[in-house]
Amino acid sequence: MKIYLDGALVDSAEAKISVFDHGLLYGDGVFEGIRLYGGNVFRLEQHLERLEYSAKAILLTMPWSRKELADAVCETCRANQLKDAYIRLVVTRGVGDLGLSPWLCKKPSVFIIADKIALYPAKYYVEGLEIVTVPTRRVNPAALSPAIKSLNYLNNILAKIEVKQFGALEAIMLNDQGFVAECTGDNIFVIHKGKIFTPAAQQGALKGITRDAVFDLANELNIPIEEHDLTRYDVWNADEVFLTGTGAEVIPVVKLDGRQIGDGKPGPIFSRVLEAFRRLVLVDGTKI
Ligand code: PXG
Repeated sequence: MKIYLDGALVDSAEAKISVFDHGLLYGDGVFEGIRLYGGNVFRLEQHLERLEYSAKAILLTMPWSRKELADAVCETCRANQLKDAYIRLVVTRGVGDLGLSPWLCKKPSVFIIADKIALYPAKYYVEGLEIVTVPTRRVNPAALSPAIKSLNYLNNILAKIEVKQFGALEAIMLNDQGFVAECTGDNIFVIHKGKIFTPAAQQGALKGITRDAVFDLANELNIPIEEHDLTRYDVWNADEVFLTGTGAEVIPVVKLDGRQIGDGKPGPIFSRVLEAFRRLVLVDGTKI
């Protein structure tokens, strides 16, 4: 496997990062998870824009243009002869000393891994997921904006550990006020009486690229969609629920905290959105 590392493609065995890199020492860096579908990098421009916004939010100046990063992503996919893949684009603060000070790191490090995708098993797209609510709350936006896709994922990892302890595959994370924020690696959508609702970014959700695509698709399909504050009660009493993410795509949820959602089967609005999404991913993006 070839990895793109600081401007060159190297063998995976040679793709090494210094122990003094602040991405490792402090989680000081940003990243994107991107999908390649049939030789098409899905919404690459939007991913690179979000990466730029994340970098700006942490005052990390990237020495590469959007075009250079886009070319590097495509080159990494071509070098590995991939047509369908999961792409991880990571930018760290770079090598510094043992102090926190980011300004002592002279140059950010960049690397790109393009590999096979580990998806939820196919049966969950047909039968739906049973999810739970975990005790770990989403980090308060006043402490660290959840809109920044940073290398600090401990908040989500702690939640993910709880998900496993409950024997589930995914879970809702509430914000510190008890409103639904999102899941550990997915955004959440609730359907009630024909309308789709999802929490706003201010409630602690990442502005997901798949989430954005669902807004576009719902508008195309003439299904009303809006951001709305949601509680667990709203999710328990929804007609349909689904999650979105680069890894999960659009996946139905049929149970939350032991309460059956709707009739306990993936619903018609979910099915229309999923079908439209599967068409979209093949055309909306950048050919490698
Ligand atoms: N919320 C969080 C906290 C995420 O990490 C999403 C929502 C969905 O955003 P996108 O832009 O992907 O629609 C994410 C994305 C993984 C993995 O390896 C996680 C994500 C994406 C891809 C892979 O678990 N999270």
